[in-house]
Amino acid sequence: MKACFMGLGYIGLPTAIIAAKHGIDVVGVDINPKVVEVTNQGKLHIIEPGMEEMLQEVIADGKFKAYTTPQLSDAYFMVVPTPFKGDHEPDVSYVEAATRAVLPLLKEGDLYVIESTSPVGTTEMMANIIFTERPELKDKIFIAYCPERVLPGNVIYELVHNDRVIGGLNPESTDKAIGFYSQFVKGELHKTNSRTAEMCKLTENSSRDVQIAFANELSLICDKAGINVWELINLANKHPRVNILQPGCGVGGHCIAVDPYFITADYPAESKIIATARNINNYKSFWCAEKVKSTMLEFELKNGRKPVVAMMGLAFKPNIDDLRESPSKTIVGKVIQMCNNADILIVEPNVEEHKQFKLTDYKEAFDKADIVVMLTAHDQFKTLPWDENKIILDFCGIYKK
Ligand code: SAJ
Repeated sequence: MKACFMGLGYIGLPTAIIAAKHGIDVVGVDINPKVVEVTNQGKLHIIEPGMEEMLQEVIADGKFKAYTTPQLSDAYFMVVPTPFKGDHEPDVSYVEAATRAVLPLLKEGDLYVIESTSPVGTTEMMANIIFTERPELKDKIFIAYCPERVLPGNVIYELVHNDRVIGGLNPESTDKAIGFYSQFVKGELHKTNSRTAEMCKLTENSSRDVQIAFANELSLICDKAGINVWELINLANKHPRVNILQPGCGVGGHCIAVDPYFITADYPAESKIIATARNINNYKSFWCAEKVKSTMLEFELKNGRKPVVAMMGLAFKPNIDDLRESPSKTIVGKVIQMCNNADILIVEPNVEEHKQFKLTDYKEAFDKADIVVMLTAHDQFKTLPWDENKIILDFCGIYKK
C-alpha cells in the first residue's frame, strides 16, 4: 500500500516517517516548498528527539519522499492544521483544500483518512465533497477519522504505543483504516464511527482543560483564603480516588487551549462547564499579571525604588522550547506594558534568543532580581534555592509554597 500524508507538521511528518520505517511507501506533501526542500535533505523542521535519524534512514531506503503536490497513492491522510477564524470559530478550510487536492487522484478501493482535530461532522462533510465531485466513487472508497493523541517531545514512542480510536464512515471503512494503522501501531485500535471519533479527540482535551481549570480556580481561592494551594492539592490527592491537577499561569499550546472551542462553537447551549473552564484558564493569566503588577507597586512604595523583576519561563509547558500560544508570553507582555521602564529580566533556558524579548541567563536573572516570577516549571529553575530576601511569586509550583 502506498500512503500520501497531506501536511508535514508536528504530527504529519512523524507519522509519515514512522509509517515509512515500517515498510510502507510514503509520500509526504506540504504546501510550504521550504519544508519540502529541508525534509528531502533529511533535516527536521520541527523539534522531536530521535526523529531526524529516522527521516534520513527512510529517505536512504527510498521509502519516503516529500513533494508540494499529492502523488498517486492507495491511502491519503489529511494531517493539516485546523485553526480558528473570527471569535473561536473552527476553520476546516485546510482540510477541505487538502481533500480537493487529492480528489482527482482517488480511485476505487482507496482509503481516505482525516487525522486533524476537527469539529464533529467534518468527515461526513468531506465525504459529501468527494462524492459530489466524484459520484462514481460513492461506496467504492473507504473514509475514516483517526485522531492522534501523542505528546509533543515523546512522539516516536507514543505514535507506536498509544491506543488509537478508528472512526469509519461505515464499518468496512473502519476495518480498512485498522488494516493500515495495524502495520505500525502496537497500541490497541478501537473501532467506532466518524462522529464519535471526532468528538473523542475533543473530549480528551476538553476534559483536561476542565481539570486544569479546577486546579487554577483552587489557586485563586487559596490565595484569598491564605492557604498554600500546592499543599492543599497534595493532601487532597492522598484520597485514593482524587486526582487534582496542578495550577499554572494559564493553559497554553495549540491543543488543550483550542480544542474545547470546537465543542462550545457547535453546542453553545449545552457546553457550560467546558466554556467556563476555558474562561477560568484564560483569566488565570490576567490574574498572574495583575499579581506581578501589585507586587511591583508594593515594592516601590516600601523601598522607594522600582524593583528588578525576573520573569522565569516563556515556553507553554515545562522542559520544551515551544512558545506558541504560551500564557507566560502573554503575562510577560502585560507586565512590560503595565510597568514601563521597570527593569524586567526575561528568561527562557530552552531557546537561544527571541525576536521580541531580550533573554537573560536564568541564574543571573534570579541573582539580580528583587521579585522572581516563576511562570514555567522548567527543571533548571528547581535548582535555584528559595531566598528569603527575595519576593518569589511561584505560579507553577517550583517551590510548592
Ligand atoms: N497544564 C497545567 N496544569 C497541569 C497540566 C498542564 O497548567 O496539571 C498546562 C501546561 O502548562 C500547558 C497546557 O496545560 O500550558 C497543556 O499542556 P499538556 O500537558 O496538557 O499537553 P499538550 O497540550 O502538549 O498535549 C495535549 C495532550 N492531551 C492530553 O493530555 C489529554 C496530548 O496527549 C495531545 O495529543 C495534545 O494535547 C494534542 O495534540 O491534542
